[in-house]
Amino acid sequence: MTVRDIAYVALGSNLGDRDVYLARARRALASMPRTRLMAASSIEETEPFGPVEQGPYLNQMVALETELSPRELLGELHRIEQAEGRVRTERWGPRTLDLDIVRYEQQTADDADLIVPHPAVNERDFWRREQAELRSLIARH
Ligand code: A4P
Ligand code: MG
Repeated sequence: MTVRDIAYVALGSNLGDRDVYLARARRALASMPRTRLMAASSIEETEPFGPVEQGPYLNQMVALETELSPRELLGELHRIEQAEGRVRTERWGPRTLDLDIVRYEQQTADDADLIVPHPAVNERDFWRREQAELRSLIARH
């Protein structure tokens, strides 16, 4: 059975032309199979967190109406990260493009390589702001 659900995906970039990486990521997300881009939050510049010293990020979140399962979506996100030239040297470190599944409205996952909702779903202030913004954008439809 196919489930039509709403997935929230976080975008982050802190290397190179960050705005361009986000724009290309939005376009790639919108053209995934069985998926429609419902809404995009504003883009916010944020101070880097975590153990690695690195430059500020541009962060954004999108809401996607999708029939892709969490696992299928993760595969698409990895494909998009690679196609958009992500250079990953170390965990938590700087990257041209990072895509994370923040949560699904109706589905969860708890595997070694996929946890949904993302463990930091309520911890990052900018993720909370972006989720609130998306909720009100979606409610207006
Ligand atoms: N994985 C498990 N659950 C998920 C999920 N819900 N969504 C696995 C996406 N991936 C998930 O992630 C490593 C593996 O996590 C994936 O292969 C997948 O199987 P990754 O994106 O390849 O590596 P990473 O990003 O270095 O690690 P992680 O744990 O995702 O770190 P974060 O949380 O992405 O943190 N500062 C600011 N201001 N803004 C940021 O966006 N991001 C990071 C990275 C550090 N500092 C930052 C920001
Ligand atoms: Mg990540």
